[in-house]
Amino acid sequence: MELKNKNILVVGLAKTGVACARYAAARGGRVTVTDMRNETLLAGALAELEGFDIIRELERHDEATFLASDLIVVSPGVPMDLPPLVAALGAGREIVSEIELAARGIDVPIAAITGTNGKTTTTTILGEIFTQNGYHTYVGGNIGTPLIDLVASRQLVDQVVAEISSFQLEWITSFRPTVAALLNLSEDHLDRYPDYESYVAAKLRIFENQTEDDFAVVNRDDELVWHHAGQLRASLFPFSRRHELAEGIFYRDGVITYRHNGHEECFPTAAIRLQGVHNLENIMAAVACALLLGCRPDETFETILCFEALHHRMEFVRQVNGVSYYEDSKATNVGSVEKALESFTGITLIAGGKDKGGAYAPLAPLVRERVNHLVLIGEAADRMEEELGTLANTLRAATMEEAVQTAARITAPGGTVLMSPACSSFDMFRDYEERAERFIAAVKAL
Ligand code: UMA
Ligand code: ADP
Repeated sequence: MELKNKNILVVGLAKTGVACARYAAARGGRVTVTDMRNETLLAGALAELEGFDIIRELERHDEATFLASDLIVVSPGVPMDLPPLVAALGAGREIVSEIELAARGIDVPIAAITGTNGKTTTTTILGEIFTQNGYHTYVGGNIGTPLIDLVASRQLVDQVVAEISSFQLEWITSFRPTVAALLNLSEDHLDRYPDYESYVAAKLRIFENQTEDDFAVVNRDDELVWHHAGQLRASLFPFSRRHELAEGIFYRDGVITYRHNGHEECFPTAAIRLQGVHNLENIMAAVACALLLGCRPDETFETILCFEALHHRMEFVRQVNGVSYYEDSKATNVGSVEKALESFTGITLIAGGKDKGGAYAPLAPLVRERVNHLVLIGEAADRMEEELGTLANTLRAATMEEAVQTAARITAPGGTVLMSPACSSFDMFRDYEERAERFIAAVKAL
């Protein structure tokens, strides 16, 4: 895409904004960056722009600058209804997300993975399968490495695997993955979207520009996903743990079977290290994407066998006085906590954090059945107590350390202490990784 001498505005100056500003400036664009934070808070980002001729508008978003731009690149963390963006859209300015800008410069197949949960795990598995198959592979997107970095570096790759969030899909126009996977849908990010339907609509945009030459890998067992799958233009390639499929990938009696155009491959699952039925779904989705994009079954299966769980997703920490401690800091919504609760009994659940606006009540049946004690932290504690507090012995803690000590005191030997928060971490921690580290340190200190 021609950027030379164009007025380009980059909105938001964190990882995405820095990468986009550098890319656009290196291609001769007249770049302005704008961010609501101040120079001190943005010091790290600003240092990365040194040496580039870039105008800064900090601690404000000037509508006039938006209106004077030829192209506006929006960071995922910036909401769509930001008034100057709305004004710019009304005035016919071109507005894109970073993945849209990046995809215009990528000419190899893109496998894009979205869904409420399992994106990072599936994206990582798929990246490893491609690598094991000998492809030069770029893994990026919401997983933490902006896709634009690939285009900026002019690296030659054979395959791109992109973890895609709903936020990144908000400003796409032509983004068209060769294979797009939708793993599941459940309530999340209701602090950003007016309602669940808007969140789902944003997710479904991953399929928007696909044609019948592309594939949509969809969860046959997720009612909402399957409902929407009926309206897609792409060739459907479902995955299922419950249904045998003539075309698609399914699990039955310890075997994953892949069927495509009358061809069949079988993978026994007994020796797979990655545990949990949800991970079986992630594996099926990754294998489907890989085989549809030309990977060899033997190398694919070898990767699956060796793949270990990623950190902070239902990770065992240690056992103390007969109690097992698990850390699931990446469980930032109700759907992921459900999977964690399904995996244990006799649970003391440490939950809470920054409230994302969804309901906690869907957890009620599992809390009633499997949770003895609920230790609540963070801003969401009041609402969680209202919706779940009568179903288990419920206590409060002011810090993660206090939560762990309380849990240790009240959990009987044989029980499980599970930190699976159902919330994001930003009220008390820098991010979910810091939350995890604080939990692990507190458990180690017991
Ligand atoms: N800002 C404004 N005005 C606003 C709102 C924000 O100026 O109205 C500024 C903030 O002050 C800040 C910047 O915008 O400086 C934040 O940008 P950002 O949140 O987009 O941060 P990045 O570092 O660019 O990270 C983004 C993704 N962040 C979000 O979606 C919130 C990262 O996903 C992603 O890894 C990264 O791009 C690279 O692609 C994170 C995430 O939490 C991990 N994603 C959500 C999730 O997984 O649930 C979707
Ligand atoms: P994402 O990138 O979508 O947040 P992760 O792979 O990082 O997904 O996992 C986030 C949380 O969701 C973890 O708690 C993990 O145990 C849980 N999880 C992973 N895969 C699934 C799935 N397919 N369905 C529901 N929960 C899942």
